Amino acid sequence: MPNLLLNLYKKMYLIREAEAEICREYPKDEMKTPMHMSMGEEAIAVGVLTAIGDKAQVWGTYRSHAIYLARTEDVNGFFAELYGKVTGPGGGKAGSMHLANPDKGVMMTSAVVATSIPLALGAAFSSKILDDDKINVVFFGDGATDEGAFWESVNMACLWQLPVIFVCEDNGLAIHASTAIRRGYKNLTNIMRQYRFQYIQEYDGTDVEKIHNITRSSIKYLESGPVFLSLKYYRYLEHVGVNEDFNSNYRDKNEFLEWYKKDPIKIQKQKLIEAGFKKEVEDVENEVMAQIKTAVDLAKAAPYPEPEELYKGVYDGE
Ligand SMILES: Cc1ncc(C[n+]2csc(CCOP(=O)(O)OP(=O)(O)O)c2C)c(N)n1
Repeated sequence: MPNLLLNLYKKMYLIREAEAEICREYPKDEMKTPMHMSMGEEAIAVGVLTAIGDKAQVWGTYRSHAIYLARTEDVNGFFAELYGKVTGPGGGKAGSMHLANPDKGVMMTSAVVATSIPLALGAAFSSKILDDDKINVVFFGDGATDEGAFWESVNMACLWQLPVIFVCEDNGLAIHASTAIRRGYKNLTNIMRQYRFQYIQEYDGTDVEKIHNITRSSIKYLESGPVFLSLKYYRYLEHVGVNEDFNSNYRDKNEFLEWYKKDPIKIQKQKLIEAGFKKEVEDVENEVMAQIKTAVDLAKAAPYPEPEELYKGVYDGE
């Protein structure tokens, strides 16, 4: 068990510190990609994806950093892609919003809200027919539930009883608009209960172990059909960019301070230290910081793609 708890901590620490490095480096304007930061949601990606393990095929959104690092731990590829270099998993053409690495289980991420959900369904349909052992899991924000593609996907997944895990990363906001002003209903999970999901969980918290356990319990239900997890978190930074935005008049810093009391990384570190793993925590933190430094150095030294790469890997209609 301590190995699992330490592993959960290590991945969350990696995501948080990789993003802290982005915050320091981004103002130099060497990373020419819009950044949608994951700070605050680390426990969701790490808890869900560690529970599923190597079988996970991940589908996500432009807020991709946490799911990419949690699934692949490919720090070198991650930074190379953000710096637009050929050594990135997208050859430097994908950037932050379209990070993907199908060989390592991240199938696609997209800037277009809700578009990855029907694709995850298609993959789950294929897994069902082929009877392979892949587990398709799709991450989306609460804003995606304002899209028809979400409702059609829920409908079809339940009608065809497809083995897919829906994970709503619910931060209560679509850009600056709160769910309260966007929706005619109050609670998404209550609506989902009207569909034929095999397992539904709503969890208002940031405890990575709990999210891990919820996900582990859900996996056996996939034999009979889809699973829906609604996991709430607080987005620490602005919608797009690397800064705080508490002076933008759509939210209050006190809300952040309340959530920060149960910051996923802080509480997991506390638990490990109380359990007597102070030295192991320090070793993990040093290892992660060294990994990030190497990755940034390698990314900066790597070449940009050649201009003709622009025309490769692009749908040309033929
Ligand atoms: C189809 C589509 N409509 C609108 C947008 C503009 N847009 C970009 S992000 C966003 C908010 C999405 O919020 P949510 O799904 O909750 O994700 P979060 O940013 O909170 O992670 C919107 C409406 C878009 N990218 N795609």
